Amino acid sequence: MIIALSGGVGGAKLALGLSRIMPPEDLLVVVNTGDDFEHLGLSISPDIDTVAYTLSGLANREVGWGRHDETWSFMETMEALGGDTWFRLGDRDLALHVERTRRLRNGESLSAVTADLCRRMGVGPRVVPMTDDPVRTRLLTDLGWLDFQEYFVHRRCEPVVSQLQFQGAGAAKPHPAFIAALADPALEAVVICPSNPFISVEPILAIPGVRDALMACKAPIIAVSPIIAGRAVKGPTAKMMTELGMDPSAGTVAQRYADLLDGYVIDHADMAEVVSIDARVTLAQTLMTTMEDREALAKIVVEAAATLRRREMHGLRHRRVP
Ligand code: FO1
Repeated sequence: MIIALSGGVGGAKLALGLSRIMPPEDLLVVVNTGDDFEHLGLSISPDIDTVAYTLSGLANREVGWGRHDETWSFMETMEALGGDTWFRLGDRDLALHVERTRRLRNGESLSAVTADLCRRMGVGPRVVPMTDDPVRTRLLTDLGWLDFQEYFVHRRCEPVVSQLQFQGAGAAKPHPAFIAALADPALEAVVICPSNPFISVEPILAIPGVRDALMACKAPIIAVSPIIAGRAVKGPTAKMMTELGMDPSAGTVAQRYADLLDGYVIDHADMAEVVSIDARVTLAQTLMTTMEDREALAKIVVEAAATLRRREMHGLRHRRVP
């Protein structure tokens, strides 16, 4: 069984690769919810939807979010009525937000609604939010504190970031299926997908109990770098790293995860970084353009974890000693 920690478009791509090389019941995708927000009276969970659409084959492959079979009458009419249209909601996508909002208001948990909607969309693997409690990523920028989607979509990641905050994380409880899977003897690996470490992975790590459960986990923890040759594949990762005073490199991301990592997968272009990374490094093609790329990278990650398990059995554990 594999746990994949995912946020954003990059994370969903590797989750899809993993879903294609193992039975659905062997994959648990734990998704960041720090990007969630209330908009037009709707409860929107973008990273959950990106994973659900990607795993169900419904995703718009060009942009990575929303659906490929989309129409935009709702947005066109909102425009005509003078409503907010900066956050693009397609007509089919809108139905998901309306139905999730209705069920949440009826008192269902985010994870219960997610599980049922994923089943109805034909998603095989389990998809759970990192927590059922509210967590909201906010960013201190040169324009002051911004909510996540205001920064990411409305202002197109242009403001200069100096600090991040995961509002509510301290009072949040990790999803029980996540914590149980980390202690499951059948667990073979925890994969930190190539997501933005600050806005997609650290909100998950900020939930009390998660870091301890990861440190105590018997299975290897292996991350895939979201940076290739100093640049993010998509999104503001490199820009944020520079603004936060860090070198935008694969090595810096490994340092962010620090004592959690047993293995780290970086692109061939970053071979020179190997010496600065204190985990067992695997070189691979980490840019996922085709489905074959997604599956090939997933295979490399799973094999690297198997090697780490074998070495651990012979007392050669590279990093973490629980
Ligand atoms: N991202 C954009 O850049 N522009 C959008 O208009 C937009 C709309 C949108 C609607 C639903 C959804 O689930 C995601 C959407 N995203 C949009 C992506 C989203 O803002 C980001 O993918 C995550 O929040 C960060 O990974």
